[in-house]
Amino acid sequence: MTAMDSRALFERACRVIPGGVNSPVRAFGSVGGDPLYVASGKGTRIRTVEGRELTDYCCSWGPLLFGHARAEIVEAICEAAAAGTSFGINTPREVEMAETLCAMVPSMEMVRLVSSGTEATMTALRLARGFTGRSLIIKFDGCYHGHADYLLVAAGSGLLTGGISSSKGVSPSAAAEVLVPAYNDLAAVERIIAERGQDIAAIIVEPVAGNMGLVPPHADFLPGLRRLADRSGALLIFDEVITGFRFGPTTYGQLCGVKPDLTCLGKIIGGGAPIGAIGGRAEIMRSLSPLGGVYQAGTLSGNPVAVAAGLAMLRLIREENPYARLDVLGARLAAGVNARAAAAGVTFHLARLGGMFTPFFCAPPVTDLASVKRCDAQRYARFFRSMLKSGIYLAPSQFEVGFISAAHTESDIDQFIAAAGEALAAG
Ligand code: HOZ
Repeated sequence: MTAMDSRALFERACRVIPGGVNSPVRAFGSVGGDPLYVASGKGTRIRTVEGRELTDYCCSWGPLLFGHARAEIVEAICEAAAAGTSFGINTPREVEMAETLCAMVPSMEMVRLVSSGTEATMTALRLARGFTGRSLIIKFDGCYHGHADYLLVAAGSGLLTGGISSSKGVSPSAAAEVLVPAYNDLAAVERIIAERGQDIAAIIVEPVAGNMGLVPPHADFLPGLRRLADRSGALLIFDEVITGFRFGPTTYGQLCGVKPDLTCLGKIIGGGAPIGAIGGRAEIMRSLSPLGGVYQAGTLSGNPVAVAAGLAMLRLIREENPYARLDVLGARLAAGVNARAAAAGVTFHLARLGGMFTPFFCAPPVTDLASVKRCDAQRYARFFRSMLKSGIYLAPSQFEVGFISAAHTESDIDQFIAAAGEALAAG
């Protein structure tokens, strides 16, 4: 290809790719302007096709815990690819990956690898239905668990950004099997369980919601879900595609002491390569084919290149344990930006947990989708564009999260704070 610019590429893309993007969250529909085209990334920086360098806080929507193109991960990918990119036959690294995940996440007694977070949640729910013999699912308003039919009901992420909430093309019968209380509303779950508990196959939840912006759980929420799942015989599924290995060298479930029956992983465990995983109680996992009658399969499941990247990532996590540092950087970011917002008199708060954050254009607290919807998304769009002008790339939506990686430095964070100060003061 010859010299390129993002606008020309986007125009070409729009002719042959619906909306010009391969995932709706990459479109700039809610913030305005043309989507970027990236030529390369290294550490915290991405370089656009025009040669512009930006500090990245989207970090591929989460997987890049150590920033872009970390040498150990790139080397692992190259070595694995040179030995063959796919076999459709078992490879030794799959065993090592499963052993590593089970060791780092003790609630996962057995695990199966798939190729994406969507596949992981889809499989977990089929497994829950097959294991319990029940069909209803409880999912929470504004949580996003990938794009399987019955999970696109009242969903966050790109649906929330696009203002559509539930996708067309989902059959009414699939939607009718999903019950949708508000996030953090334990009393609503209790009512559902009292009325229909014996029909509920699973309660699926993001233990920290990250697809409507960052919404942490109330202290009693996850333990309460565990209790209600036990009471009704439903399985508790933690979708940790975003939160797994995000706040510590394990899952959020392990960190907060609530043990789900099944956990879904993705993003970080692939080190930037396509992967997903479902794991949990062996008794349930044994229902998967070929041991049990719940079918699940995939040519690229446990792909050697993706698994090599994931193993390198998990090794780095064990060696470098970056979490205390991410928390320090996150705290610096929140304190700095919130102080600038207060000085500018803007109704705003930067919510954050560890190195994950959302700049919310509303007053705190944000506890569920209704409170998230109080945010001024237009104001976020202006903030996004101003930050981009200052060389900082954020998620192009008010309803997503940002990520600090272990490659970010104090000076990156200070650059962010200064740019945010200008953006907030400009109105
Ligand atoms: N969970 C990601 C955004 N919230 C998914 C990224 C995508 O849909 O492309």
